[in-house]
Amino acid sequence: MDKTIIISNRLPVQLQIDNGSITAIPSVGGLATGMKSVHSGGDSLWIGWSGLTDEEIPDGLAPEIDKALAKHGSSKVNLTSEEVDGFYYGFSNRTIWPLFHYFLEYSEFELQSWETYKAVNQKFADAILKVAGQNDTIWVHDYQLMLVPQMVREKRPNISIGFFLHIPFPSYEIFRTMPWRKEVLMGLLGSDLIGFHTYDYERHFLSSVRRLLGLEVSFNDIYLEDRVIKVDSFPMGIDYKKFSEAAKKHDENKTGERSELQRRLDMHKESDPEAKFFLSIDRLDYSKGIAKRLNAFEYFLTKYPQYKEKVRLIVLAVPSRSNVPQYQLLKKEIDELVGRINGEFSTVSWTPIWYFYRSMPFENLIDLYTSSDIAWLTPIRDGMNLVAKEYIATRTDKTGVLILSEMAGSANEMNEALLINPNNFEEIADTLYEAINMPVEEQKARNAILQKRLERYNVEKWANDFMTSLKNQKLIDHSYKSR
Ligand code: ADQ
Repeated sequence: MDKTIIISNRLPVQLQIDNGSITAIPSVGGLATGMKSVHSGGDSLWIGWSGLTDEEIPDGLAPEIDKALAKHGSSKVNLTSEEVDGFYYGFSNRTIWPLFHYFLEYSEFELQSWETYKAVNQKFADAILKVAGQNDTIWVHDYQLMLVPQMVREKRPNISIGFFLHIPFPSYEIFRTMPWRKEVLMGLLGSDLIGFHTYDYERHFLSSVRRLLGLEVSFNDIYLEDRVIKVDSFPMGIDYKKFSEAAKKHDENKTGERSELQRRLDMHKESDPEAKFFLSIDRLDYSKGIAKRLNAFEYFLTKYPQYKEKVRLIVLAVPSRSNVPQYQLLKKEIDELVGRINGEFSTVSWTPIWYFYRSMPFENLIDLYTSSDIAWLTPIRDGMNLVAKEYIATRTDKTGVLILSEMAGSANEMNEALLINPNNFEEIADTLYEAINMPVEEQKARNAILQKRLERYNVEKWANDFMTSLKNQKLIDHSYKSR
């Protein structure tokens, strides 16, 4: 039977090792959910790294791990800690991530980590080649695996390969600074279909292909030897039902069991019904603009002092890539900023910023989304930003204001949000003022449109659209070859 093979850096399951016994727990992330319709039944396989390096896997347990993963249609690629350092913390997160998010000054061009990136991409490609038949369909995900399509294509010239990039593709002027720019483009061009979140990323990619490789590009088709490769945008959605239903349940449960976090939030609301909660949720990453947001909050409190003791900013930062020095520095900067701003403005009864540095269970995420009057999500660059979509999906009574950065991919589909430039403090302060004072009817009118759109273009539709387009592309490519 023909299979679909999905491949990403991490598998959609988490391994737990307890006294020598292994359990694989499915992850709840957006990608894992979205792929459900693609990755189900016996005719699909997901290949990725398990999260444990070879050194971390106890002696003799590898076969048990393989068995546990197989139950979830998954198969692991083995990586040593040296490979993870060079490939993941190195080239992926110290070269590609900053460069593609326009942080050119953070981008390190090190030959050694590039070599490891190539070798590890080859390992992933070999894992595919071991199981892939000529008629299978391969879907490669994200910036860690950009060379895989070409590596597979070399050995299986007629197989169907799709690639989706979850982060921005930068403008040609940025991309061209990378020493291995041509190799990366050629790696991606092993695909039949290359997908991005937005039309702009698609355009940037096509322009790099044209200018760096001199290939013929017509609309969104690239001609390479006897192949035609399609480039298109597929804005990723969320599992709308999951978020809206969790929020409904949460609302209906007003008198029942409440989490400790929800009780605290309720207590503050009750003591001052006029008070407003601003919510900021991101992985702790410089691309998310958390430090800028804190500075902008300080500016807001200075410009509109009437809101002192009336507004509270909840900052939830999820620990991320803490082995990379830039992330350690950022953590320190944020800790200090929160301390300084709280020190400067707090009163006996009011702390302006509540800061959590941790991951939170889904229930608490829903507590925060449903209790916050304003979601303030202003990344400096973001491929999409799903948090913005999740916030809107949880607003069962349609109240709430979303302030979103123009630089997030999601801004393209969320015009009814208040869109701002994350570097413009004046505009941010005035937009916060506008959000606080937005009439409820206007909030509802904006959110009704947003919800409808998010419900229709959910993550399942995203995955299905990509797969359909990949199938069609294969047919077009066949007919092009047989001209
Ligand atoms: P991320 O940079 O991780 O993803 P985002 O799209 O916002 O950014 O997704 C974060 C996910 O983590 C959300 O689903 C959210 O619910 C969850 N989350 C956030 N805070 C949490 C917390 N404290 N505890 C638990 N879960 C939390 C990358 C790109 C994005 C792109 C996605 C998908 O950088 O631009 O939108 O991939 O393509």
